Amino acid sequence: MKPNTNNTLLYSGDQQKATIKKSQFAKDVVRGFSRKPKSISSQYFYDEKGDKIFQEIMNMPEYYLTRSEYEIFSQQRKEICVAFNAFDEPFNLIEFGAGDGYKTKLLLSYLIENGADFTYYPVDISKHILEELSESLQNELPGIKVRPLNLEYFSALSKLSEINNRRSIILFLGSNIGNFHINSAGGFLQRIKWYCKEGDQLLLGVDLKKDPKIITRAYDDPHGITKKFNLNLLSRMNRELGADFNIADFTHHTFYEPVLGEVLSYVISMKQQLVSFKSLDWEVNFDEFELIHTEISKKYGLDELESLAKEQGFKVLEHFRDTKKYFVDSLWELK
Ligand code: AVJ
Repeated sequence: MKPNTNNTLLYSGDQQKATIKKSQFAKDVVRGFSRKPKSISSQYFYDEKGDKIFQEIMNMPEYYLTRSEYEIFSQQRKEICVAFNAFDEPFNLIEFGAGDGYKTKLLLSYLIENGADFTYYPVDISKHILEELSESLQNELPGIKVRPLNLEYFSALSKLSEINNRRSIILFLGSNIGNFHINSAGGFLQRIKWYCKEGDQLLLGVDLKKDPKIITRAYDDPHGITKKFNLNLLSRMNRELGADFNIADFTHHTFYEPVLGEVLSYVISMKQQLVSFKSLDWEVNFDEFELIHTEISKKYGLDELESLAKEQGFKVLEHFRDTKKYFVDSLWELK
């Protein structure tokens, strides 16, 4: 196959297309690498290796997000659960992107100790992490009703709306909403609404705008862990799509743009090079210093967050912030 020097994608007939069809990952890579700038969805960070590197990120002193939200839950869980109105009737507690449940367990244990009647539905696309979570919950909070859903968010919501008509409280924590541009965040909230009913609630964990230096350090860390997290995308393509990325020829760049409140992350090709994807029978060119956009991590002002809620038809019930005001868990109700 001829080198692909103008960013158009090279296919080699029907056999080829069938191979690409096999995996959503392959399809998304081919699509994303045909854009300008090239891009890849940040959801692909989280294979088993990426999950581990993300744990390392959360343990870095510079990555304040996890600790801030942990502080909110440990100091204000009573107020949060009261605002949930959690002690009157049975409800569904649904968590999108539950991960290891480190912070959520603070809420779960409080709810259980105080006799709330609920079923916890952790939703995650990583089967591996869901299995670990359910096992640790059975050990640490015996008697908890857990139904893990290894589904994409909206398939999970649609499934739940078929199962029962209890009130639902949806947790979307850890500033995961920051992976959407503000406009797509609106679309995401609309889709949530589609499956929900009046009185359902949403607890949204959101990283707030703050001193840009603090934000920059959290994503451009001196340990090289965030770099490793980004470059794992290339290793994952090597492992799963038979690509031959030479990781040492790529680096990572991230910066914070404080007006929009966006951290933008990129992988950069440090020389002109061709990378071939053996299992896809496909090659792609990278120019010297060409960028692959890998992630957006959007930070909000409280005012921005309130207008987002209003525009999308939610009522803001309460903002729970940490003592440094770095992070907010914002409780919304569907009108
Ligand atoms: C898991 C999406 C909240 O954007 O802060 C951490 C992922 N990326 N360091 C974030 C991440 C780089 C994280 N979220």
